[in-house]
Amino acid sequence: MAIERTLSIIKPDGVEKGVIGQIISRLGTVGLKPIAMRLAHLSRREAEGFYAVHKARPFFNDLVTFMTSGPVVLMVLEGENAVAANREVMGATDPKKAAAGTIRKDFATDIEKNTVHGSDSLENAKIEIAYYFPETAIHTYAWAKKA
Ligand code: IDP
Ligand code: MG
Repeated sequence: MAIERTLSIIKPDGVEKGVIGQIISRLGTVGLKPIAMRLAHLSRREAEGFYAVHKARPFFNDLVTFMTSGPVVLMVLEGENAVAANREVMGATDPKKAAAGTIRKDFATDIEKNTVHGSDSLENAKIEIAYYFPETAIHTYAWAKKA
């Protein structure tokens, strides 16, 4: 087991539904602690850059429109196996396929408006964290500090 960092986003539908607190609470139950956090209203350019890997997908434009439709909560989460732990508590991309008790099963509207983002690998987590947070804005806990 290793202490990792991952990027989490509470998407505009989650903020609009008023479930920021419930989502952060669920992340806490699996040992994921925010070590950086801010509310942001993404520009189209920021959202396009973040989702550049999906540029060729048919849903890309709608996804960017959705992600810029209102404020989001950007967070760096830290904890044991943070990348996989976050993906597990998030649930499948399509809430219809998400397991019981996951964030997407309980809060998502549909496959697009699915409430949360989570990095899908440690490598992408590093890239995504750096996209939104300078290292000086990240506040690691003493217990996780490396020698
Ligand atoms: P993930 O968020 O579970 O990692 P990805 O495949 O990386 O899923 O897709 C990124 C985001 O694009 C999804 O979270 C969702 O908001 C949106 N998305 C993915 N697939 C579809 C689709 O088939 N239709 C509409 N939007 C989609
Ligand atoms: Mg993804």
